Amino acid sequence: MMSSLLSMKVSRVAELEAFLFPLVCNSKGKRLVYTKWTARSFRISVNSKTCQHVGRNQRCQFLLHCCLSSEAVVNLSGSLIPSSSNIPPSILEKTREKLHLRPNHPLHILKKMIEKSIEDMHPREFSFYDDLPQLVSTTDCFDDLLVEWNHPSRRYTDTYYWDESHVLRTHMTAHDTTLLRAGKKAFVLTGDVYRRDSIDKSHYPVFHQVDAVRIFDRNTSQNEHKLIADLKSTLESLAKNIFQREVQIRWVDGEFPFTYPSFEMEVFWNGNWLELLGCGLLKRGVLDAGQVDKNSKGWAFGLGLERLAMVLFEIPDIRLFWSKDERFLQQFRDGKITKFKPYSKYPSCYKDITFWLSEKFHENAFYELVRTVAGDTVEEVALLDEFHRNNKTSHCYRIVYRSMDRSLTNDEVDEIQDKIREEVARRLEVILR
Ligand code: FA5
Ligand code: MG
Repeated sequence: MMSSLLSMKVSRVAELEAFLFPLVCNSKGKRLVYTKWTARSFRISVNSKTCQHVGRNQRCQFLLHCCLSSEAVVNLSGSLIPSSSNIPPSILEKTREKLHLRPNHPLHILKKMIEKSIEDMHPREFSFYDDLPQLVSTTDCFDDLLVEWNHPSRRYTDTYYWDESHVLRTHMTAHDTTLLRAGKKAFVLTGDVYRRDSIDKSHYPVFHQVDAVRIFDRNTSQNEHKLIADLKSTLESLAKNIFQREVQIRWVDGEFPFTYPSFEMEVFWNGNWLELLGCGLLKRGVLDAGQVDKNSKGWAFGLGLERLAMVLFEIPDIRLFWSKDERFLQQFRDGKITKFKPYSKYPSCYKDITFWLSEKFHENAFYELVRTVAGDTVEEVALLDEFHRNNKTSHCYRIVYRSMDRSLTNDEVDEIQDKIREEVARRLEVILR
């Protein structure tokens, strides 16, 4: 059981629902239970999905208790507190989408193929999970996986913190020790993961991963070479099944806090080596956190679905996965890998923004602000120029706008750009030039 605190603005019941539902429920909609928290709080309905009696106060503080079973108890109080979370609404909205569960979506097609391939190789051995809660504790995401206290992935600028001890999972590996403690010995996990990051055609703050773990009994575990061979042959067969023809694969040494030795698998594709996944033998410290028998050992891997899907379906821009355009969605069918047929591209335009940096400025925070204001109309943000004067630093960024779904008007883009300028100055305290 874990609990967390978050303050956020709630102006409508629907918003409250939209916000909480994906974080604490599974997609089958196991019910939420809302209860009264303090004398000043509001009773929200129990049982059904519609809430009642939300009070006048528009800022509410939530106390969330959630556990792996996706059952949740939500308490709501009316007190006004400053938000300690760095998760913007645009990212919270994404937690509802669960693209990997949508029939006929490329990410779903690929997920199914990977699951089937693993099931065929090792019949009835693996359990499959694709709907675990996105909100995890920092213990699950970092500590239990031996991620050092000063590792970049723990930074506020790189990760979406709900509060100081809970984050939107940055990788699916975050669930491993919980499942191991529950006695699971072999499992495959698919889900959406969250990282504060730059903006371009292959980077998006939300993407999807498939992770797997296989634990071996004490007899097999005696021989590490055997475990590594099993890991590599499982992944090589997986790659062969997915690419549906002989592919050139190479192994390079990798480095992860939670595995040793660690490897990365690359595939030769269209003239380039492409990093598909990271893997390795789980370190003893991780197995201990998972309460795995002292004599047992096991392997784990984590694979990025978008990268693989972009290659297989020839999808040129990572934003397309989020498109609601029928011209995109209608192209794909479960069970089949088909090449994406580009429909006419809408024209792009760009606007530059220049400012003096402040103490509050961080590049990822800037990218995220742009994304929050402009949504998916922004294709790329690039640093054009940097210069220094009198101990001050100035940055100039080019923001490229292009919608996947329609033509943007000049006025519309100007309005977005003005809003970005305003928000960047206000929130990051930069001086616009
Ligand atoms: C991890 O996330 C590890 N948890 C993987 C792992 C699991 C290693 C178990 C060992 C054992 P990494 O950050 O490299 O590692 O991400 C894994 C894969 O996700 C990458 O190989 C890549 O395919 C994909 N990926 C990573 N960052 C992005 C991104 N910004 N956009 C799209 N795909 C990404
Ligand atoms: Mg990597």
